[in-house]
Amino acid sequence: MPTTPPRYDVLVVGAGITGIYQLYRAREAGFGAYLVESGEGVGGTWFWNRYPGARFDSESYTYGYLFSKELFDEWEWREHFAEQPDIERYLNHVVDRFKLRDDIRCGAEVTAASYDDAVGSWQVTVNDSETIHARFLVSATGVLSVPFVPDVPGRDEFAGQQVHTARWPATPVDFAGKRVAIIGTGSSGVQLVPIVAEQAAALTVYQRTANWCTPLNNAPITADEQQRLRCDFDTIVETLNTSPSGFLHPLHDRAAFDDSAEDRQRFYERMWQVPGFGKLISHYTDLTFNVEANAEWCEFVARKIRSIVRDPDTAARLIPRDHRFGEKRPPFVTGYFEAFNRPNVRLVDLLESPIVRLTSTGIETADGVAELDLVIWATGFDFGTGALSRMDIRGRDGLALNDHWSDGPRTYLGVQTAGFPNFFFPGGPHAAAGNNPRYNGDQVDFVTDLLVYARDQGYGVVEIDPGAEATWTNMIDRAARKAPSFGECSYYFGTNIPGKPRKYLLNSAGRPKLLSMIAEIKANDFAPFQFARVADHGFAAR
Ligand code: NA7
Repeated sequence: MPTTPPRYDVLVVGAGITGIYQLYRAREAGFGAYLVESGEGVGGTWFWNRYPGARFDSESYTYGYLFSKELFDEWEWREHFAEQPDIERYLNHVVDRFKLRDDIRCGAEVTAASYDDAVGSWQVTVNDSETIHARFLVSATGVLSVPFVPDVPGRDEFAGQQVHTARWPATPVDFAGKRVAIIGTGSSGVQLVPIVAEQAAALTVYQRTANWCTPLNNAPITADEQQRLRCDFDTIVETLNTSPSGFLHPLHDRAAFDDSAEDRQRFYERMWQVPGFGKLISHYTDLTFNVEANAEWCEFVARKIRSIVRDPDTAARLIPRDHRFGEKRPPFVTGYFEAFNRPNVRLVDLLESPIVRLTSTGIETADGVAELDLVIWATGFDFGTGALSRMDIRGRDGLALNDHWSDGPRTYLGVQTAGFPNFFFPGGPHAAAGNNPRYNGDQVDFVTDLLVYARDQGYGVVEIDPGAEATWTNMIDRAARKAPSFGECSYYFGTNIPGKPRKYLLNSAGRPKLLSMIAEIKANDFAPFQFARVADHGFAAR
């Protein structure tokens, strides 16, 4: 006998940091909420990117949840920058602590979703076969969720093992005695290199573009620090909520050439020692837009690389030549440059000898074939829109999201797009530009408040005005071109994916603007969102 498809008020897609929080907030607000996740466990990005060396490069206690002081108090991060297994454990702890697990179904991938105007709700197809109805569909599918593997000839011919960092197998990959290739030297590749280097018989690192890598400066969190973190909870929250990009690192108050040459070198030494993004945030105020200031810091970093890497040719290749510091997302490293001093590690500069193809036994470049047992693709993601573009989302009158976004994403506040009523995507394109969970949490809070407002007013349909969408999207595009930081060479413009529109995918307006707009919108009964009633405006309980 056919069964009636389940029906929820809110269906959340994706059990990453954002989706778990959205499920929690929707349920706390009294909605019948459910979450579907394609992976076999919760964690999203932090479930899939389980390659050795994967870790936060924002401070753990600033990247986790802050909605519950009890949660903050009871969870002990072991390191300032937690490694993937700890992050996955944390997210599982949150799911259990807030009794969310029964409302999460793993192994459930959304393969289609269409809006039914007649009833004001979404029909969602899971695993190509099952149907779920939802009044509101909230896609928390993240920005770094669809791995990108370049179309290198011969990929299917290689007889050894191939793995992408973002689809790392649950069973450990054994490097011992193996000849390993890592292709890609972004944040993932450079985290993985030192670990493989220690274990593999031979490691060849294929680098197309050198990145401005600087030390992460990770450390265990001492008992005293744990204690201080707990005492400082309110200050931490306040600082994060008022910082432009959601970090604890204080802003500097001096431009580079306010200091003498000697003082600048001392300052650079200090920057080299600060943890993670402090090197971008607490740096000279003009670092990212004063060409000379940036060049001087780059020269300092280049000198550091030359002082670590013993072979001068390898050192020279590891120093970026085509972009300034901060123009691309800077990776943070632990032992990366040092790994190239090992006799079993070799750097191949793909600008000099590009990959021709994979053969059955290895990788062929202009210089010949490297024989390999394992090829690791650390080649990044279809950032921002990757997951949304693969779910066959259709809004009013069958409008395909991919058609509406054929020139790049069009959003309002990075949470909704016109023509797709009752569909939201916190933590998606235009969501963040800094500490992701902070921005994404703001968006989840906003979406939840919006849905509560709609329900309380007896509305069943929520839709953004197309004019408001155009204004916000144009502002994002304009601000991105003016922004002193990320350039068009960055994957934040979609540049790494062949054929993808070159449009900015982050929130170039920044968090203070997002928060002030949210406050204004709430004070104005959520204008410019438009609301409508539907015949059946009752909200489903599970
Ligand atoms: P990234 O930062 O996008 O890095 C991908 C790397 O793969 C980068 O070095 C690319 O070189 C390289 N790549 C991409 N395509 C190719 C081809 N065809 N041949 C050789 N090399 C290639 O992804 P990550 O996973 O490292 O990091 C993503 C984010 O995760 C990171 O920013 C953090 O937010 C966490 P390119 O620079 O394009 O020349």
